[in-house]
Amino acid sequence: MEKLPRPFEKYVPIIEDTLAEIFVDKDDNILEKSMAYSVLSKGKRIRPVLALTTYELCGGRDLKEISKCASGIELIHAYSLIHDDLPAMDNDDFRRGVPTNHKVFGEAIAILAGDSLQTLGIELIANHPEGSSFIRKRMRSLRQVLNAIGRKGMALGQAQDISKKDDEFDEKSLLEMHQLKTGKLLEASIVCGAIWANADSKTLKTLKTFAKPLGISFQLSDDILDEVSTIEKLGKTPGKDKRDNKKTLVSLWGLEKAKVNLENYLSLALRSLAPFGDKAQDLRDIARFIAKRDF
Ligand code: GRG
Repeated sequence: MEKLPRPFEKYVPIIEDTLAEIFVDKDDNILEKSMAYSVLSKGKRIRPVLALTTYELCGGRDLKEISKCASGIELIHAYSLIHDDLPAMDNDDFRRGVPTNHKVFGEAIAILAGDSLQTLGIELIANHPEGSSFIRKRMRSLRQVLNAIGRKGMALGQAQDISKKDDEFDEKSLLEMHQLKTGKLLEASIVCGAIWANADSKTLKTLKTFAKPLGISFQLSDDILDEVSTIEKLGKTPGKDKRDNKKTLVSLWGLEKAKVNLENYLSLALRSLAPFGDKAQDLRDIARFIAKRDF
């Protein structure tokens, strides 16, 4: 895929500006340097782009203010990548085309950078949008994100991924692990954008129905890329899952069935957007990008 879809062209510059503002003092000390190193490296910014897209879809208009809480989600994602790359976890040398955080700053600082990105992300979501009339929105979005990343979300998914033996994973438990590890934060991004725009409960329900198959499409395309792509395109070492004998959706289904299932989950995600009609074109484009991306 050469050209990024419209929502990326529109929202990524806003997110990049906000991230640059957050790390304006990035040379102050080793912790800031290490945090900024990972956050400002070349990420796709899928989660904040999803949040800003649903925000505008649901009628939100203050993109600049919302870019702060949406960036909070990106910081939490960056934390998870730093910790995932550590020797005690996935032990990776490259991420986003550059050496992993611990390779540059050492393990101890990388752990602290991850910790601090998580708390800073939470702080941004707790504080934006600013103003006493938005307290309820801030609490609701914070609850979504906290539920997505902790012991009932991303951290649990990661724990299952690390501790379960491969023969303990069947299709159901593998999908559940991925839903926890990556699906829930994607879902929280989608839902938070709508909460910030004051969406009603019916709209939130439709968006959650979209988020589930989208999360599986995201993981499937990640697993397929790990099998077929190159380090130049991915910015990280491909083929690792196979080398480590890890059970993935591709090893479970085989490459061809995985591709067919990816199409099916993408169709499911696209169909779930029907209640929005033409207004959801940006979300459809993001879903197609997530499923068809080559990096
Ligand atoms: C450390 C608690 C904890 C959790 C780690 C996110 C995660 C959980 C692990 C990452 C391992 C991994 C490669 C999972 C596959 C899906 C994924 C999150 C890919 C990276 O996300 P992208 O493609 O990355 O959005 P960029 O770099 O574009 O932001």
